[in-house]
Amino acid sequence: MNTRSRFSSLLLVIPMLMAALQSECNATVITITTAQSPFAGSSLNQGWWSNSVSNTDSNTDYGIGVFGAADHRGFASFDFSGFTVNDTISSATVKIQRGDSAGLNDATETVGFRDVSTSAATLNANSSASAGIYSDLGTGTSYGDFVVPGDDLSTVVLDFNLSNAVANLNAAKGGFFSVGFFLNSQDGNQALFLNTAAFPISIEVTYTTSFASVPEPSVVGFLAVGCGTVLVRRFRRKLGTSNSQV
Ligand SMILES: [Ca+2]
Ligand SMILES: [Ca+2]
Ligand SMILES: [Ca+2]
Repeated sequence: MNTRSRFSSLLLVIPMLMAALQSECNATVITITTAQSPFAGSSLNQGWWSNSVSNTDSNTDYGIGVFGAADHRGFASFDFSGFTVNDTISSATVKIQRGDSAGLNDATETVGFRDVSTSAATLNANSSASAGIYSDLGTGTSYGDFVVPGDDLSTVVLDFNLSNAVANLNAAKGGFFSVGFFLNSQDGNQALFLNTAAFPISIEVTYTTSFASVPEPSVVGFLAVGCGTVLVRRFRRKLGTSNSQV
């Protein structure tokens, strides 16, 4: 290969390299479930809290609404330790299997999603009743209120695309992201998500990884300078060889 063709090859490689680097900026979707990194005492990072009825830490049922003569609010925590400062989360959808529904539900009910300020470790140690945690799960920043059928097949998985959660999703990178949910249409002995202990809740997260996280710009510059130096040396060597042959 002569010097000109080597240079032509380099000209072809540079756009391909840039295209490869650019692809790192495309959005990626990852699914994280409550089965990942479970806190001690339970197999899934999910459950419910009541302000008057005690729960047990090992119970992973996430029923919400009135049953057992008390209102219940649900929670789920997801391990976000895989995200770094170079990742930017743009959206997230929580996926919840319905399980059973109370017989007194209306034709439609509304499920509200709210921020959680209780730490994930405290939240998942759900071995008692707590007015404070119960309140946290149903108040604060709203991630949306979603109207769902009051009854449906227990196997149906409902998608809840969280709105207004981007700041908190990104703030949770490197730790846990928790979300609270409750029956925001409570007017009687109504409840959703009953008998759900065996169903892990999941979250589908869309994010991009910043350009700088792949090769540092200084490395790219260094490589470019290095390639140029090699080409110049080869060109000079080529000239030297040609001259000596004359
Ligand atoms: Ca627990
Ligand atoms: Ca809250
Ligand atoms: Ca209702």
